[in-house]
Amino acid sequence: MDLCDEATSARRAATSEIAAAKTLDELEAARVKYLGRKGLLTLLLRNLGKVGPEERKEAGRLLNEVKQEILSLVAGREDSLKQAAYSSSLASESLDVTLPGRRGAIGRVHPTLAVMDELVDIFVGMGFTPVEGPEIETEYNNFDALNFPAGHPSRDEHDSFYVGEGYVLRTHTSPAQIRVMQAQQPPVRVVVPGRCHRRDTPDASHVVSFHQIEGLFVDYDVSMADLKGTLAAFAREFFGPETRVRFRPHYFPFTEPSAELDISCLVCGGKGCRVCKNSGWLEVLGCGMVHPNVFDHVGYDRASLTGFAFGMGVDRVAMLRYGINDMRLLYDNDLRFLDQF
Ligand code: 2U9
Repeated sequence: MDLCDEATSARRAATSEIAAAKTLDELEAARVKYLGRKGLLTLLLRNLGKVGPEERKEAGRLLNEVKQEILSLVAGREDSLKQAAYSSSLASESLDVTLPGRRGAIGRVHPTLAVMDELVDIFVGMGFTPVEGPEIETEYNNFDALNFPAGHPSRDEHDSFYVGEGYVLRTHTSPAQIRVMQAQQPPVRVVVPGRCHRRDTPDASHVVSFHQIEGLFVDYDVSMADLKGTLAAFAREFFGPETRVRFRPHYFPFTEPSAELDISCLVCGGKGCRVCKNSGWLEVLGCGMVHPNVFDHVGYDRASLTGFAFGMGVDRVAMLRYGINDMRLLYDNDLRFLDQF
């Protein structure tokens, strides 16, 4: 077969192979097969030297014509393959804007922090200023300044997390109130929300890291009546206007006299039930008149100043509010539980 015939059959074969290429790779393979360094057409062109001038002229013209034709066929096929890939990706990526969007998981405020915010709002409404303090506290601010005697059990390694000499993870937010009194003169009226840590064995009513809110009101004529009035108003505001309260004598190193505040049971209204262990009352918080020894530690004049303080476990209040029977649920991060709030 002479060069011209070979060129013609190469043209026919290349034309059909290029047209049959379904992918860019197949097309590239066809291009290389005919136009590559060892391509059929390249070899034919190289053979031009071996034929006579007559045939070389015609064969040369035809071979270059076929080569150009194959080049443009390849370019054309490449465009249509790319166009097809583009439109199929468009089709596959087509966004049906009528389809409902995928609703992102909207989080919500954790029940403990929702209650914390509500408690802060109530006391801010009564003129208390919210302040925060560090979770790593000095042993002095957390215990000594609050009139805890040296051997007090809660100072024991078993009860508190010591972090280095003289530092402890605060066991209550009270040290923040000590810092406030060290930093300013009376009157002082603050509430301190925050996280506290006690080395406890976790159970239904104890977790190692929990949330508290404490309050302190110091001025020149603060009385137990102010304390009782303030906390009774708080209880009605938070638990409902029909809530009854009672103050039960108690003991804290940092207050004298001290009391615990109970509210009428939210479940039975005071008649007695499983939740209030048939007492009709639920314990909510502790409180008392600031112990004068505390004033000594912060350089306040115990002779002229008086103050009241209170403290409550916010997780416990959230459990009362939502009827939760195990405090650990608040820290298990189980969305099946948390999604209820
Ligand atoms: C200063 C002086 C006195 C804060 C108080 C309580 C009573 C109290 C407990 C509630 C639940 C701790 O988390 S709990 O177990 N706290 O009962 N706290 S009076 O007294 C203070 C605070 C600061 C300077």
